[in-house]
Amino acid sequence: MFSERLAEAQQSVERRLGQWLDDAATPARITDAMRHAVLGGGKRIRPFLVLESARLFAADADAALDVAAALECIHCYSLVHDDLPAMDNDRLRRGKPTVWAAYDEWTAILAGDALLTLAFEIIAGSNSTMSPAKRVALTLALARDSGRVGMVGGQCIDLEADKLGMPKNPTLAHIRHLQALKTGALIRFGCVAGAILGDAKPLEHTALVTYGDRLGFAFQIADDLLDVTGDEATVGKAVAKDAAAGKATLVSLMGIEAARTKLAAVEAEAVAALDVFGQRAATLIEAAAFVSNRSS
Ligand code: GRG
Repeated sequence: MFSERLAEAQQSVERRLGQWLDDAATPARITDAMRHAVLGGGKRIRPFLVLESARLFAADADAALDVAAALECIHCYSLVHDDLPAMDNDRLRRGKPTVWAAYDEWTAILAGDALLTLAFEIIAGSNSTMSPAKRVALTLALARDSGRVGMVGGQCIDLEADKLGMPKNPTLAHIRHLQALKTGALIRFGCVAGAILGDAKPLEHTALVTYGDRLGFAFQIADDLLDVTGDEATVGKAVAKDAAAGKATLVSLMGIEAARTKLAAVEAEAVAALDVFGQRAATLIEAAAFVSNRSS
């Protein structure tokens, strides 16, 4: 059930992204670099969360697909910029050369910028029946979760540690905070988007916020574990980077076994948050297991 739904989501999101990226007025170099960044790779877990959380309420699937595509554009822009020499300086992403390595830095910066702005163009310009009020609510939530109080804020706190050695001795709470912003906020948005699209009742909205928050945490613990236990060919990006850089992570502070135990507990919390939906949430329950046990 889950793997079929994920494969279906991957195909429909790929198609919709291809449509949005096909714009004759855009300089070919930017379109090519955007397509390199977005198409033909990635697990599409964030768009999948949009589609599945919207499905809980039988919300308009076409509108959900556009919001899913918009969220993936933001995610891909963040990867393109994160890989730049000024940030993480990575040459491998999704098993392919990163955009700056395949093109050059200025092209990667512009392609990232164009993906960020395309996300909001998609929400505002979607041909679906999405109401103006929902477009505004989604724009606000996505801007907050991807921006200074979300992903960009988390990236800044992370780079302060990497580049400036601040703070000197990061605590677990510090790492948890930065990860909740850097990685957690977009994953949570994926879940909250369905609540917005589906006119969720307050209790259902809160349940999806909690689920998204726990899922984001689980995702990050799994990511830190993969950096220690994964291999580059399977993960599709450089591994063992954190340890090589002497970077404090949940795994370096807690140890591998304690991190695995924490991961199981956080996954259980994510699943418990879905109680309010009963059997309707079966796929999202499986998604929590997928995120926790992933190998790439
Ligand atoms: C540049 C503002 C800005 C932010 C960058 C996302 C991010 C913030 C940095 C990426 C660094 C990183 C490896 C973070 C850990 C978690 C993460 C986002 C992994 C990549 O996401 P996946 O596994 O990737 O969903 P795919 O390729 O499957 O889409």
